[in-house]
Amino acid sequence: MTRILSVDPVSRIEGHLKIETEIDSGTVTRARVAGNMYRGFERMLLGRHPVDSARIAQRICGVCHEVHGVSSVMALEEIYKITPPENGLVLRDMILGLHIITDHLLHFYNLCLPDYADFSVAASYSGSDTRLKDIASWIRNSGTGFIGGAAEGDYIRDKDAVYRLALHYFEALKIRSEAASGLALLGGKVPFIHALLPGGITTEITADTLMKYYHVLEKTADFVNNSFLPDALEIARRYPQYFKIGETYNTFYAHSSFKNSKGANLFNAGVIINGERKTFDYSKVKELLSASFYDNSGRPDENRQGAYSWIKAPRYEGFPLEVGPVARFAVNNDAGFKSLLAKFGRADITSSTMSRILARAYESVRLCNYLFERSEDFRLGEPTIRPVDLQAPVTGQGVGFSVAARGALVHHITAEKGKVTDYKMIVPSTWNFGPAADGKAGVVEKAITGTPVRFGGEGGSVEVGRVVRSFDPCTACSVH
Ligand code: NFE
Repeated sequence: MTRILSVDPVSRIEGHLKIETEIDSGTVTRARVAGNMYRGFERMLLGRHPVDSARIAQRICGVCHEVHGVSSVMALEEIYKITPPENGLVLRDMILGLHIITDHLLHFYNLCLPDYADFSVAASYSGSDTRLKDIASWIRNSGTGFIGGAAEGDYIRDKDAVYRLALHYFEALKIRSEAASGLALLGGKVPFIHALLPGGITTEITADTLMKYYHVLEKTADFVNNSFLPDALEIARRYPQYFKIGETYNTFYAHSSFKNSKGANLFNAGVIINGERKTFDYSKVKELLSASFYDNSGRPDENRQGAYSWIKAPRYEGFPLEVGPVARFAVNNDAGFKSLLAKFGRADITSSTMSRILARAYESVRLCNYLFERSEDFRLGEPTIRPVDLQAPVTGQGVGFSVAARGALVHHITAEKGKVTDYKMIVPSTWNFGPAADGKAGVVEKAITGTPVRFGGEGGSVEVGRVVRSFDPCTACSVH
């Protein structure tokens, strides 16, 4: 008999997401993923001066603000026909890279880990570690909610492992907060940095600023190398079955990003379809609307026949593509990530719940290494910005192909005489969480289908939750 299980909203994510599944003989046979909110930033920006967009677009999201600012200024720089001085590019990388690491930390420890560890075990801690005593009393006093009450399921329950993960859960919050202060030094403030303009970064950078950033980066790297990666590897060792659960079409897409002073990218751009690596061609990207609450001109239409999501359905030559760290490594056929997967008997970089979790941890290691090197490129006393006339009545088009924690990001601005006439964003979570179109399920819909369902109740399946959260959902971004 077919059982319908609907989870609305999905917890521990950004935004409002609904997952509907049909379950037959303990396996998901069909899934629908619906974004249940509308943001309207593309419309909000119409008629404004294009430079405003770098400030306003950061407000799309509560977790990945900086990335929208960067993509937006990259588009503006095409319109203004300028490139920032090297120092501006270095600072931009230092902001973007550290931000992405903190975003991955938030995801792993605070959003995803409660899917695996039963933190209620830590409530019975009776040893002498004051940090664990605090955590125990906090969990006891917090009632059933938040991280304190895993239901039935195959959770990690051995005490030593839970204690260690619980400590890291809270340490990750501290690291994230310290890293945010490092980002604020460079960006003026966080969230929503305002030193970011077309042409570079306005912040005055001193030796003291660089030292403080370096200090924060060292602490972050220490945590990433000694806690994040080992913890992610431990989850992978304990749950190897998740290398076979949550597989998408294995079609991937990534932008180039983090170019060093010698012109080499940490990640190159590309697309993989049917196992074949191709050059990314923006003209092949289309957002389909047949299952989304928009009319054919892209205006909101909550009555559209057949629609079930506020997220659009991006397609590349008709294919849904997975984006994110696994896509970046797959497109680059990354040797380091391949050898990490090889420890688990995986011969190649393929899509799965666990490869997504490992990819974030490993990408954080790589980003830390990159940032140590990249920050050495900063030249004290040299300009960080090539200023432009921020009120100029500019006309033109610009596309910012940038990168976010969750994948490839595009901001496409059209301006006429100093006013935005069209603003289009194609956002990572839109690729992953978009609905079906032309008979093809969306990326996450495909990933959920086939998931074995053993644990959980009306609140949702434990296994489906793991698959969905492995994508680090952001509905705020996906509907923008
Ligand atoms: Ni709101 Fe975002 C990231 C962007 S996801 S989190 O990373 O862009 O689409």
